[in-house]
Amino acid sequence: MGATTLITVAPTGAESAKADVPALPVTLDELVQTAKECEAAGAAVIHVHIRDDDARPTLDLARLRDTVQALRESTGLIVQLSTGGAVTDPYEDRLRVLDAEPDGCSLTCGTVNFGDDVFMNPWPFMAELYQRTQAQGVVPEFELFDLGHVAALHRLLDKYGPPSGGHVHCDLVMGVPGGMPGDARTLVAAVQALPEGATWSATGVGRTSLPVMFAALSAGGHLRVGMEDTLTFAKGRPVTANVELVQRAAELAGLAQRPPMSAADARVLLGVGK
Ligand code: KMH
Ligand code: ZN
Repeated sequence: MGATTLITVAPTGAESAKADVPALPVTLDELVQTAKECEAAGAAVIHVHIRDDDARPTLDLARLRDTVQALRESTGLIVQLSTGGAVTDPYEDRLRVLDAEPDGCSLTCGTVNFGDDVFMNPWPFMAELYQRTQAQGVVPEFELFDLGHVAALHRLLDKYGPPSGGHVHCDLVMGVPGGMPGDARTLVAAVQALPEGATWSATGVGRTSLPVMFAALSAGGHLRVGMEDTLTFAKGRPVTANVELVQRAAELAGLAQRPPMSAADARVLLGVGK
């Protein structure tokens, strides 16, 4: 079989309000429906943020458990819970996310300015979260918002050893105001600095979505797309559903001769269930 592209969908995030973005999936039913559509369109992983009954971001454990279970029952997607949450979420709540027993979780490798806010990931928190992923058998995806985060990832691996699943997979989150820019030369610089043998995806926030997608495909990387990162499909044309972004990513991956990877193959690559 030829090379394939792992597509992750990040459908909701913690930053956009349902009132401003009616197409954002915020209820469990909306999330499950979105997940099914995106799986059919070529996604293999779903990066999950959930909302409460008022559509506000929450890390409520019971709700997270229900979400993991519902996504498992309805799809074959790898369920990756966000441990980033919203910028206001306390560290303890973010650590407790692992108790919902997802397949995987995000693990951001350092603090970063985040628009007008600060997304806090100091070393002691990162180190604690990483050791808990190892103890609880949750496969981490290392979120890299800045080049310095790559150095912190090396430090984490040197100090605590390999991740659960045995494989290092990273996601370059580019174009956040305050993080690394979403352009090809920065992407190449980050990729060159990754640990030997690591795989990676990239996502470009906002208007950097397409340039980062083209750069990632050119450089042999995988893709993350979704309304967490991008609300505009093209200039003046809002995204109407997450599946549009997955379909476009799948088409571009096909054109690049690396069609979407199945969820089963993604499990093998990432070491999920190992
Ligand atoms: N919502 C951002 C503050 C993650 O999911 O791990 C953090 C974020 C990263 O989305
Ligand atoms: Zn996220």
